Amino acid sequence: MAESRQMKKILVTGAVGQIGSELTLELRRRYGADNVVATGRKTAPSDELKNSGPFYFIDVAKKESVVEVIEKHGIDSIVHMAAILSAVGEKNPQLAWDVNINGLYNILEIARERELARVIVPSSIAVFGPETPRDNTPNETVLKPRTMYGVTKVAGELLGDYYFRRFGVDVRGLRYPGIVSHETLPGGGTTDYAVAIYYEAVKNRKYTCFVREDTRLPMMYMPDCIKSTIDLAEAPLDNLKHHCDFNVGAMSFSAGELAASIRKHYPDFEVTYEPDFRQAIADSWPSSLDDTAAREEWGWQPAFDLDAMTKDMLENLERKHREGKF
Ligand code: AKB
Repeated sequence: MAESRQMKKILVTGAVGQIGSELTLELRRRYGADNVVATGRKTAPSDELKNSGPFYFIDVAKKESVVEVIEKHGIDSIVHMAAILSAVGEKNPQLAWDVNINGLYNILEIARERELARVIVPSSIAVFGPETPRDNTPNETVLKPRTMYGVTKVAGELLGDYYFRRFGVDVRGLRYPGIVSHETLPGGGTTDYAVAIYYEAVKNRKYTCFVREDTRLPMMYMPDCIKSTIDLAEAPLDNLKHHCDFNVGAMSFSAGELAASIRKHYPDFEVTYEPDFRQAIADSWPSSLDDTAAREEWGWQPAFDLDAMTKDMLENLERKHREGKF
């Protein structure tokens, strides 16, 4: 049985991505800048990420490149954010398998071999599929995804739970819904429209949406995403009955309701709907989640609803637009 140890020296993979970039900065504020080592695969880090603490390029599918950084910094915990998302994964399923499965296997093996204190591995609503009940989707339910991303995330949840039970590695994970944010753009998911719509609303007052108006998915604002990840990472191990597969809900809205929320600020905002291959992926995912397990086991509680998120997104993006950042 794993015993709970505190995280002190943390490696973040995928630190240049949408969530990783903001999560790394928050972890640096909490644990100290030099105690949080950021890593990415190819994309250059922002100045803030690069200048606020250590940064390296690694490839999680190549174990030696991860081990080198772990040894250099005496890492005891890994927050493993590196992943290929659903839309890019459908274009290149082989790459999704390599990064999401071989990369995760390497991370878990390193954690087992070096008896690391903690591994955090996000999962996703992509673990669900068309046979799963769509409304208020339970934590325990049918997991038969139709995307390679979903297949790798189901395998990842099972593998993480296996490493906990078999080897005592303290692996934890939560099923992110679509994440909305204004710092770093998402990298190739199906829920990306819920971010792009805000940028286009600010810039052009017009957006062409790649899913139908009635497409309803669970979503979460970035401050809640960061909070949920850190809350789970820091929860006492004894309180957890689940490990790698927590549903976390915050809000659910259709693309049309999202546009209506933006129209409260910009009445002339126009949206047209031109569904592409991502529609079928969205149609196979839940519309809302039952996150009782997360609430009961580690006190999950979101802060933002749709209109509060819209207000904050537009304020931040208007400022960035004035500064010429997009
Ligand atoms: C995606 O759309 O692929 C991701 C996710 C829901 O995991 N944002």
